[in-house]
Amino acid sequence: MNVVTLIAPPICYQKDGQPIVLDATFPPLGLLYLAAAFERENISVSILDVGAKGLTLAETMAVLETDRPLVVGISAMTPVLQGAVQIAEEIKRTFGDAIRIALGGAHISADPRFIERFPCFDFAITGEGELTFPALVKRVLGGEKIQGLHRGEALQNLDDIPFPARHLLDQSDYQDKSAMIATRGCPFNCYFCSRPAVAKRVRHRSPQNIVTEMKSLCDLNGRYFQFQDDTLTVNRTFTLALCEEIVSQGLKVKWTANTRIDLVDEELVASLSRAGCYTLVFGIESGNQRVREQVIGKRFSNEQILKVMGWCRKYAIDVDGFFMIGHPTETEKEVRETVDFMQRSGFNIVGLSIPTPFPGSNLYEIALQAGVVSNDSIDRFARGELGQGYAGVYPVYVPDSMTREGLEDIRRKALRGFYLRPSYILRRLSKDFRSFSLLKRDLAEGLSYLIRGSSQRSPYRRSFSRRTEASGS
Ligand code: B12
Repeated sequence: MNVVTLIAPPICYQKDGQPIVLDATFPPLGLLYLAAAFERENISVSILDVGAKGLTLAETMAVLETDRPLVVGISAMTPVLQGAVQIAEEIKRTFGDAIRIALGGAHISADPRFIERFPCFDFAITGEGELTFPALVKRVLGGEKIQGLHRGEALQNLDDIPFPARHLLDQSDYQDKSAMIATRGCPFNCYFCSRPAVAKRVRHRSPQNIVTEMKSLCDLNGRYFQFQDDTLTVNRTFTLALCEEIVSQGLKVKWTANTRIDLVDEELVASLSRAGCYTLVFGIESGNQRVREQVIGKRFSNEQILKVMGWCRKYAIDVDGFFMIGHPTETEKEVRETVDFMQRSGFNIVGLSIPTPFPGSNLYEIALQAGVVSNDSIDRFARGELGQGYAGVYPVYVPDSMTREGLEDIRRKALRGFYLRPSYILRRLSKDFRSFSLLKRDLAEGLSYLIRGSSQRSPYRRSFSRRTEASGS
């Protein structure tokens, strides 16, 4: 019996109770941090990752029947809202008010009034949860009936919080076991992103604190790490200090990180490489200057991108690029420029998506005005009224001059063109001969591109998993 059970929901449960799950190979870091915060307060806690375990709705309830927690905390980004609501409603049906249900994560932070519209949740916390959630659970333990919306107090000093409570999860469920977060917050305002709703002000852990955690995880994943920060190199001084700490501690590790083209320079790339960084993932968004500068607000040129890629090549860092097509006001000619740039610039892995309006982003407002979403779209999505699942169900933005089918067709062909180029296949196969499982996976993926024109796995995970497999871990 636990006081708290934290749940990572699936995208949704289908009519037969089977879950449609996220394409995730990472452990749910947000819940691991929350669990560590509860453990520090001596509040017993467990984590249930429904997707990782592939549990049906009945099996999910059976776990709760055994655990009999006082409070269930459900974490939800927008794509998994339906799964979150299904679990909450089923808990209410099965256990009544004996279990209090809290909601947290990216969605509620961007759409705080969601709690008013979905009374199956008793209370919700926006923003970071490590301080506020345990404080509220203590009040529940004291007999108080907590309800409504609560603002999560942002952490001031990230070194004050304990490391994620990884021991609570079955590590064999995850391929990318040693995902980490070094910073919180992102100061930028990309029009498609709703992340600032969780954390805008940038804070970082001390390099010593990060390296201590890395040392403790070295045996977990063959010394491979993935920093999941929105923008790891946002503070140059911090980034150089982190690299320096890794090198001076003699830590032989390999890691990947996300950042922006305009936040790296040659000296930084050299330091990142010395410290073990082997892949940088950049949000390029568009190959067209007007779209990138005026629509997205990223003020860097194609020349700058190619220059950064040159530095990365020089210091043996692979570059993955994430692109989108179908930005507001974008023309088909500009879309083609993006596809062309994506295909010929030497990226290692690419992602190509269609802008998706999440609440809290400027894109959501644009999509509202364009009639792509309406005031009740989120609620209808969360109730499964738009269909079951997320991909192909959740609305996407399409500029006036194009159609969704047209864009999806361009996307499919562009990805096929990228991944099925003979030079690319040869390069990948030459790497694959180090690992049978990698070879098997790449062949399956090649087939999937041929038949469906897309991968079955998100580029997010592909860019990391391929290398941990290549290392034989
Ligand atoms: C890892 C990750 C994933 C993994 C999820 C793995 C996993 N098991 O968790 C995968 C790869 C599956 C994934 C997929 C997607 N993702 Co993602 N992902 C992330 C990422 C990079 C890190 C999440 C993380 O660990 N953060 C660190 C922890 C510490 O923060 P946190 O999770 O926010 O948790 C804190 C608070 O939110 C709160 N909290 C969280 N849960 C709860 C629960 C309760 C009860 C309480 C009280 C508090 C609370 O407390 C935590 C500690 O402070 C974030 C960006 C980011 N930096 O957060 C995007 C992010 C969550 N993803 C996002 C998106 C959009 C997607 C995709 C739709 C992308 C796409 N176009 O395909 C897909 C969905 C996929 C699909 N096919 O259906 C958006 C969500 C926006 C939104 N409005 O929901 C984010 C914010 C990125 C962004 N900048 O826009 N993602």
